[in-house]
Amino acid sequence: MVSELDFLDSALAAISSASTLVELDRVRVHWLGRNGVLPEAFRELATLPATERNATGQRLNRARDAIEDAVRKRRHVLEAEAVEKQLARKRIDVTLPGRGTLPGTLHPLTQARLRIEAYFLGSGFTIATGPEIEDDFHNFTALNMGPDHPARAAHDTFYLEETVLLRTHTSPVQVRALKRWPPPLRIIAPGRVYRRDSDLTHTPMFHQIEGLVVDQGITWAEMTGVLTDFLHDFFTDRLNIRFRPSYFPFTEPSAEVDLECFFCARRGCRVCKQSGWIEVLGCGLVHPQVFRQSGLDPDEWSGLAFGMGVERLAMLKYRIGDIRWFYDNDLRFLTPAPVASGP
Ligand code: 2U9
Repeated sequence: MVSELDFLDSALAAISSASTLVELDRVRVHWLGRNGVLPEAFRELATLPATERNATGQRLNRARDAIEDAVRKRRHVLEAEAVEKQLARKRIDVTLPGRGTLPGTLHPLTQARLRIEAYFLGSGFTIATGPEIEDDFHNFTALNMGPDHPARAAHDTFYLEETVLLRTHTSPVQVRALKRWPPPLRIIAPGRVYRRDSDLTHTPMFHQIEGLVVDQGITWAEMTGVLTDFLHDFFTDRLNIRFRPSYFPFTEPSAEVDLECFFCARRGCRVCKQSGWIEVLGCGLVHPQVFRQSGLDPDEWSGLAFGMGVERLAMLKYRIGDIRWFYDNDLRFLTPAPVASGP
């Protein structure tokens, strides 16, 4: 084994002659690293006669402490030197103008959601929320989609377990509300929903806002009134609206709501697929079976329900050409000016 004095002297000499932090680190690794001189000497201890092992071990401990201490002190000196050198090299001209700050805005999806929420809050609705991981009952069965209902397939569901899934719509929030709070009820449920779908107008996660009004004597007229007023508020009241018969398992009768195409004034264009109309909402009167599944008597209660995709409404209002831009984190999306205002 190297004698302790040679050992320490040459280590300390190497440390004090290291002139850069990189060099110092190389010296440290040579002496203290896993395969360095010191750990090697510690391993050799086992080969010494028992009578020498104790004293040699103690000397080695002292040597290691001294080397570690020297490395620490040398590092402080070299770091201070490096800072000094950098300060001498880099002079800051404090008279130069600053870089300025970029003004930001809320994300267009947030703007659209807040605008929609504000309308419904102003009309006496309250906001309800619920879990994004749902069970089969609340997402499908309670909404009149029994185990073999073909509409389940249309939802392209992400299953986590056999009966556990990522909700495909926010409707389970209303189901839970129906079970929890006795009617009359007037709620909207905004939130993320998930479907196995991805192209120019679909992403696997998107945002919905659904609404539910339950009371006695709710009529189709009340529903068209609420939704017409909402669309006139969100877009502009200069636009015509039409209710087109449709089908959803949870409402009967059901309709989809179209807005007069404000890109082409109904002359026909790419956005409205030459039809002159743009689909913006779905709605209907709550199906009796949905009331029964939540323990309510459909002869006593009636309800209206509606659903909309926030991305879709924001794309139309702010004229955004590709749904994926919402999630690209491009800062141009968050600067106030370029986003066009609504029609
Ligand atoms: C309960 C009872 C009824 C929710 C409804 C729609 C119509 C609808 C789509 C619009 C575009 C989803 O984002 S989208 O793909 N939704 O058309 N949703 S009625 O009906 C309910 C919900 C819960 C208890």
